[in-house]
Amino acid sequence: MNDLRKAAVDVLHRNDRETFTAPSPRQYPHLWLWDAGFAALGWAAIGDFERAYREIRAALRGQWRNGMLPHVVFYGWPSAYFPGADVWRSDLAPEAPKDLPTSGITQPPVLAFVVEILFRHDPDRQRAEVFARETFPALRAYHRWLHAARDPEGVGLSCIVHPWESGMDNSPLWDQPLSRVPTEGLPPYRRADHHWVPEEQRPRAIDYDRFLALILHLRAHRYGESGVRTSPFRVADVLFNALRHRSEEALYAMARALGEPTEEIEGWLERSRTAFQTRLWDPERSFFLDWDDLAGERIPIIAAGGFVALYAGLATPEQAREMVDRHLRNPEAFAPDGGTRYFVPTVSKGDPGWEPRRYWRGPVWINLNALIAHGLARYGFHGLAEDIRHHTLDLIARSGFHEYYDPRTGEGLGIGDFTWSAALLLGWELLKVG
Ligand code: 9WN
Repeated sequence: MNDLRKAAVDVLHRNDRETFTAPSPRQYPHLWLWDAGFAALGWAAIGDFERAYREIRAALRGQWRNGMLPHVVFYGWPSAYFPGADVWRSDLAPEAPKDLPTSGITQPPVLAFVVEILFRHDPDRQRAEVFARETFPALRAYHRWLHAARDPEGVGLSCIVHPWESGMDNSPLWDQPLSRVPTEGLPPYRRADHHWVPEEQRPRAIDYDRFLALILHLRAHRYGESGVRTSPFRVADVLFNALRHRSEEALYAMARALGEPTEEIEGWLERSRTAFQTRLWDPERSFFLDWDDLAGERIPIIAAGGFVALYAGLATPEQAREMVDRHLRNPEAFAPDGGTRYFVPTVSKGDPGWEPRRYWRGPVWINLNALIAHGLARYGFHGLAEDIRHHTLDLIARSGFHEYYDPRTGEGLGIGDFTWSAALLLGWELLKVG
């Protein structure tokens, strides 16, 4: 094992809280949904499938009776994290677990495809099957919720009702839809995220006000249907729905292997394939764009999450070629030169909202790099996929396992010793499609 891999294993062990792996024990001391999926891949990559399964079980323990998987499960609460369980108050929701506080929103649905990867790679076939049979019903219930609660009209795309559900908290994608969120009468509060990370690398105060206002809106509706229906923020995000689709491909494969019915899942797959073409593909810009459900229009911002459509196989070969030529290989958009050295900045450099050091507004993130690289490989762009892998290794070798990186200099930003950066260095190959 080389030194980088050894260092990655050390990060996983240091962040291990036994029940779950903290994304960062200082900055994020609880369980986060998509982080748990990536952490499980890291544990599996070093052969510890039991530990990987424990991670998934810990995430599923937070499941609500309606199927929702919350984005935070507050193991280890109380802590200094804001907004904590006392703000979310999941106890107000009749569907929430009684004995374990959680948040009231979800996060990108990666868990089903992670479980399917674990199922395929576990050398102990009997253990793999027991685990797949145990988790399949919960994963299917989650996806049923993603359709019923977040796509009640059956368009084929699930809406998010909080930027945090996208995982890309303060992306310029949300600037316009967030501007409609009223913040009058917000109670005074103290952010905790500046303690370890400089303010210039975190979201602005106005964005935090809106994040909190949205939580209070959903909470006032006990996180039920009326809160979603009246939410001032409702977006069908490309990354979120691409990962949902990838997970449903995985659910389909698992259903086949376990002898479960497949018709329902096939219906989901068919509807999202169509919706990606009719609603999200923008022929003028040659890109998949987010859909602002309240304005009834696409959001004209080219963000790295769009490339994740390739990971889910949702682009035609021609669309993939256009996205690559016009955006990914373009130094004025995502490619190195034109001021940057590393793939893949979170937002096109041509976007006026691009900020190379601020959270999801420009820096490079390891999870997006991994998903984009494997998406490119799915479409045969092997050279580009390798370039992204090399850039990722360079970033980690240069700056360690940071939360994100400045694409101009490779400087590590955000919190250090970040779990998914370590886990995905180890588990990179596991994400390969097919
Ligand atoms: C809010 C844990 C999470 C990630 C998100 C990332 C950040 C939380 C925060 O940290 O979000 O959910 O407090 O900033 O944006 O993607 O899952 O690592």
